[in-house]
Amino acid sequence: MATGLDSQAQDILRTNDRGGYTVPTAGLYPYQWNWDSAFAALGFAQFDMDRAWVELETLFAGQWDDGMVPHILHHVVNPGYFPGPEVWGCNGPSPSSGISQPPVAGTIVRKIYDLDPVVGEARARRLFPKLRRWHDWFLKWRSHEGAICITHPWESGRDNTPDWDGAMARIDPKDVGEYDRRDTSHVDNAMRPTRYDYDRYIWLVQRGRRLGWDQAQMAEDNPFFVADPTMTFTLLRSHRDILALGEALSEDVAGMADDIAQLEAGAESLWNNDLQSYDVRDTVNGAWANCISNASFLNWYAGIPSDGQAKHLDRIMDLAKYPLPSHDPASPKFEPKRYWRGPTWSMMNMMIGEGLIAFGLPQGERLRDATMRLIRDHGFSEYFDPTDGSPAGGQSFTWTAAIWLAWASPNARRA
Ligand code: 9WN
Repeated sequence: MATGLDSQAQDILRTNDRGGYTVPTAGLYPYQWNWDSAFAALGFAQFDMDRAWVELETLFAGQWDDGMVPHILHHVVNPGYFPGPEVWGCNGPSPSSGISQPPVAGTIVRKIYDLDPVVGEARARRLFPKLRRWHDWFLKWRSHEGAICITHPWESGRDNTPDWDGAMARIDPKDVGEYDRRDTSHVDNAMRPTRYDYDRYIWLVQRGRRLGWDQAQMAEDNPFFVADPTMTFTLLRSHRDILALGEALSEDVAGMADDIAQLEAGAESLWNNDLQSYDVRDTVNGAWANCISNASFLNWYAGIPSDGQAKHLDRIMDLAKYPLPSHDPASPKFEPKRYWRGPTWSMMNMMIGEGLIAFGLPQGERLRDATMRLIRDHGFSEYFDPTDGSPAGGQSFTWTAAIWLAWASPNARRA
């Protein structure tokens, strides 16, 4: 029987369950988000295996004909969030956004399958071809020298990170028109992206809609096409995982080893030698962002060791009481409470920590311990101030509850 924090975390998942899918938190985010759902499934797998599979099945029911799996599925229209489906103007199998999100679902399908292969076999087998089509979509439309790019800051899941400041400055949103943001009616302005960012977010949505979300047309003269470590490392890791899953299930895995080699080369193309870190690269002008973010540390998760990156890890872990901050605290752009410009995020910690632990690096357990203390002492909030742990953003948050159950809790069963 679950007690204490485990039981609170289970209650959060149950309360955020809208029947077949889980909202990230009530109010602020009333729809199904892509990577949030994958993490939710991992949490459910600790106490309700069937519900875990259903979460992923609902997500993939929204897959487009071209293989894309949207970043938001709008199951029930809710005026509490902007932009809704009428702004996106998409034609998928159900109302949705027109962009994707970091492909963590493949890794999570494999983990859930490994926790109970008997229950999982038929369900993993049905998801396998869908996962492959989604990954192929990234490889076809988002690859630049093997690294995976985003066409909108929301696609990376790290909306307002300083990593895109250079590319965002290229956009002139003068014709964006009037719109009514709802996020700041749920959460303090100081913890959210600015008006400057939002004008550009909406401008990019309007551009995609104007082009009918046609990937070939969107790629032409795109002012925002940025090679991102989040996308590259998560796709590389997920591709390794679904290759292993496909082999275990005797599915067709032809070509996957070549894809992995291409992604490994792409990952290396994101090594900024001057910074001695993995970094974001603007494909329009070749410029580095010169930013060390938490995504820079996903290399181990993707199976790539790096002594240079480990030096930054030790430095930053010493700077922040509750690591790992989403932006380097030594940078003038660091803001400890503003979303992806400083706060610590539990699911990023899990991915980074798991990667480190797999390579036998002690910083992985340190990160898990920090995540455990953060949630135990400061609750299940969306993100946390790394300087003092204070909770920020939405509360009773699905992925924080899921990460507790699947990784940070002393009782977690880890696959
Ligand atoms: C836009 C749901 C999502 C996460 C993202 C996070 C935030 C949305 C927003 O919330 O983005 O997609 O409105 O700010 O940045 O990672 O998936 O939790």
